[in-house]
Amino acid sequence: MKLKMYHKIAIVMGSQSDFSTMKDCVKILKSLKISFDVKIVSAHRTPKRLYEFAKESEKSYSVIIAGAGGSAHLPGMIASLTTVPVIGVPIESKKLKGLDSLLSIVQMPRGIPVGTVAIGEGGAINAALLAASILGISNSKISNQLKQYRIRQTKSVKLKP
Ligand code: RP5
Repeated sequence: MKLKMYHKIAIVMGSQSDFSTMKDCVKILKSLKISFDVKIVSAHRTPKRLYEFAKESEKSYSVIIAGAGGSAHLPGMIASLTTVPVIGVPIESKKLKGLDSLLSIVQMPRGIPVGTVAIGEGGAINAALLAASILGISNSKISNQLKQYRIRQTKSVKLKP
């Protein structure tokens, strides 16, 4: 049996307003030279777009990163429609500082998992790094890029403040 491997990541988000957080995810993937697509897909405002994206996702993507805020049902809804791994990024909401987003994404009932990272920019960055680790299992170039990233990060930490 021939194994199909795609080394592309989808970054989706529920609203244009999420891009100020998700742009950090874009930056990391660019720096690691990983191909990706970025789309706005809203679970409640564009449900048809969500359905079509998720149903077609297995043809193009190895990992989906989904950022959403508030009731944040986007990552879970996508995960219910595909077996591509989904990483959810809880966007920091204005009213509850992202705790609503975090709990919505992390508390998926059993059967449909969504990997959940931290609220906000740190989560967006870690989602990209985690997606890169997943792709790195079968792609040595990506795994090497990730190792170089870690080396650069370590070097950037000064010994004294
Ligand atoms: C969610 O509602 C989005 O993911 C966003 O975080 C939040 C607010 O959206 P806007 O009102 O800014 O479009 O669907």
